[in-house]
Amino acid sequence: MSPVLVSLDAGVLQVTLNRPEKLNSFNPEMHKLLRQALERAADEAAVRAVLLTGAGRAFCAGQDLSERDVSPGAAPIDLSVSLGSYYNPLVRRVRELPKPVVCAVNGVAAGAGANLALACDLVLAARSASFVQAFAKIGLVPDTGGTWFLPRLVGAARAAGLALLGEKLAAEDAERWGLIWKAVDDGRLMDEAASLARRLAEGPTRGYGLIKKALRISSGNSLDAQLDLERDLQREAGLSEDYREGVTAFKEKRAPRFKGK
Ligand code: LHQ
Repeated sequence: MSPVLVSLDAGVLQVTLNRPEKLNSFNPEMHKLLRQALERAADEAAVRAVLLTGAGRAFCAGQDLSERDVSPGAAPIDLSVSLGSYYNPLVRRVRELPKPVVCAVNGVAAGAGANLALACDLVLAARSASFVQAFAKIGLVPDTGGTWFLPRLVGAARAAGLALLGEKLAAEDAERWGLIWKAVDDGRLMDEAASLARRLAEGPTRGYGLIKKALRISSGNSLDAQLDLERDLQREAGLSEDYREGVTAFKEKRAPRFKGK
C-alpha cells in the first residue's frame, strides 16, 4: 500500500497519510508523496479544496523515530537537514497553497504531526483525538512551525505549557483553547470534514486564496501595512468572476454558483 492515498471528488482532493502500523509517522517516502499531492492541489484547477487525514487510529506521530540510529558510537545526526529538506517546505506549501486545506484529525497528532495539523486552515478533530508536542520528551524543540503557531493560537502561557511538558491535549480542550476549529463525535468526523471541504470546494476559490494570504501576512504586519495589503487584495478579489456572481446572486436572492475564477 502507498504511504499516502490521494483521491479527487467534487473538487476536494482527499489526502490520507497511510502508514497506520507506524501511526502514520513520517519517512522520506511519505514526505515525497505528500508533497506531490500538495503540488497537484496547487497546480490543478479541478482541485478547489484539500482534505488531509490519517488512516487507522492515529493522525500522525511525527517523525518515524525507528529510522534514526542513536546508539552509542553512531555518527551524530544533523536534524537541520531533515527540517530544511522536508518539514519546512511542507509547512510553507500548506500555508501558501492558494486553496483551503481542511484537516480531519482522526486520532493522536504528535510532534511534527500535531504541527502539520496546525498549519492547515480549518482543523476538525475526533473527540477521542489528542495533540501532543512530544518534542521535549526526546530533548527536541517543537518544529514544523510549532513555536510559531502555538503562541499565536493559544497565547504564551499555554504555548509554554504545551511545549515544555509535552502532555496530551484532548480534542475538546484544543477546541476550548482555540487551538483548532472544532471537536466532533468520532463517528461524525469524516462526514463533517468532507462536507466542510465540499462546501469550500464550491466557494470562491480565488477569494479564499487571497483570504489565506491576508491572514498569513498579517502576523508580521502593522495595521497600516495590513490596510494597504487589504486594499491590494480586495482589488484582485473585486476583479474575479466569482465576485460578480456573488453580488448578482445576492441581488437575485439565490445561492451563488461560484466557479473558482
Ligand atoms: C512510533 C512513533 C514514531 C516510530 C509511535 N516513530 N514509531 C523532525 C526532524 C527530524 C527529526 C526529529 O523529528 C522531527 C519532528 C518530530 O516529529 S520529533 C517528534 C517525533 N514524535 C514523537 O516523539 C512521538 C512519539 N510517540 C508517542 O509519543 C506516542 O507513541 C503517541 C503519543 C504518538 C501515541 O501514544 P500511544 O497511543 O500510547 O501509542 P504507543 O506509544 O503505544 O505507540 C504505538 C506504536 O507506534 C508503538 O510501537 P509498538 O511496536 O510498541 O506497538 C510505538 O513505538 C509506535 N510509534 N510513534 N514517531
